[in-house]
Amino acid sequence: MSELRRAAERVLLGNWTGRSTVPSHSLYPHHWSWDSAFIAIGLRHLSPRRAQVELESLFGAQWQDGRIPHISFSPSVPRDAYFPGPDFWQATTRGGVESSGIVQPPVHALAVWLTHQADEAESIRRGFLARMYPKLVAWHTYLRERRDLGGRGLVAVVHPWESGMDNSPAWDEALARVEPAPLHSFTRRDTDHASDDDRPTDLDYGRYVQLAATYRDHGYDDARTPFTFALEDPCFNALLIASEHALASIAEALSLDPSRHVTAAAELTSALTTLFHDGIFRPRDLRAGQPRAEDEQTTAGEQAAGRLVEVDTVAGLVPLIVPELPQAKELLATARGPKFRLGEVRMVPSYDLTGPAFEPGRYWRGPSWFNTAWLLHRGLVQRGEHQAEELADALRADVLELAGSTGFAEYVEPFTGEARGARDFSWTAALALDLLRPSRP
Ligand code: 2M8
Repeated sequence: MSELRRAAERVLLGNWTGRSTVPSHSLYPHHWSWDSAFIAIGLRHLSPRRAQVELESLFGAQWQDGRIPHISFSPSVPRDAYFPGPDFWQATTRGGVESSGIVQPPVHALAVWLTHQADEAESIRRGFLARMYPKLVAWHTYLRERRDLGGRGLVAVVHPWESGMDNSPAWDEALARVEPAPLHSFTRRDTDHASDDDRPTDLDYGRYVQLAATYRDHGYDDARTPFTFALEDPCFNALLIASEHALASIAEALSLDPSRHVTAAAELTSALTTLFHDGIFRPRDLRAGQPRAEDEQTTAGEQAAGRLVEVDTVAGLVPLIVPELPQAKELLATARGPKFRLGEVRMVPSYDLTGPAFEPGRYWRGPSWFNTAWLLHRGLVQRGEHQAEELADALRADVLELAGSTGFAEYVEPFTGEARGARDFSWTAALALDLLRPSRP
């Protein structure tokens, strides 16, 4: 175990760039939003101060409207090292950072709270919570006020990249309505570093580019953009709930009134219930059954009905992390059932093992990821029941074994545990480092 700890620390030190950590020097050479939160959760065991700086520098790229962009670009990396890069997004934050214009799941308040707990004295000395709290509040306010596109009190993602699970089969039907950007209009960089068989197809990439370009061309204005793709994702919303609970703890630590966060968490939890169907949470496609954007424009201001997407992915299990979730028992049964086989296969597959789109090696279409395993582990530990604890222990052992045996792979095949994607991947090292410590809900 101490060898694994040293190896994980080496990965994090190697990927540290001075004020933040890249997910991978080859495939993802910039500062990614939810990666940064997961990285801080591990980094806090190595250097609580560095974990604080990691999160502070991410929030240095916060926009005036409160959003945290999914990528902050590093000026020292060649502009074309990653596509879409800064020239595509054309967004410079008020702090002068070039960034993307879309967001990623809000794990940040949870990461801030856990980082604070790692060394409270250092956190208080540096005024960490006091500085982060208003920024986190502005971030959540942006999401709840500007991104409630369905009018149900849930946040909608407007691009598959916003979910963090880019290539998930849950997006296939909605993506099919998007006219792809022509292939010759852009040059992919991801396939220079990873196998074509593992990454999204060119057709899907063309659609990703088109969606991002439409948002950009409308000034990233949520009220004006005709979003062809708008879905309420259970993982994104569950993480917002967990982060609202964390914000309540942060407010209390700062001797502020936590009640607005307690209320927000309760409202979101009740809205999340509307996504529960057949033992799992499913995304709601707000544009299902609507005319294509070019035929009739639908903007954020208009309320949409939408339909649940009948595709089961690990995003639908992540709500297990929500404290006192009424559906926890049924959700656990689904996780252990034939679709995800928790405890029988390696970690937790990203997509239904029995589903028609299952591919064991392709990006978010079957393989198991370390961050979702960490989230489920946390959810299981929180349950505090004997059976859930046993599953949590087995999952933790699996994460630690795979992190070491795969050289901290980005993800693994769910049946064989074979490494896929990047190696020396930061959140894999960080979350392994976190799980090496005794669990604390
Ligand atoms: C992957 O997403 C990026 C786009 O954001 C890509 O495919 O190029 C996803 O796994 C995402 O969850 C992750 O944050 C990112 C960096 O690790 O890579």
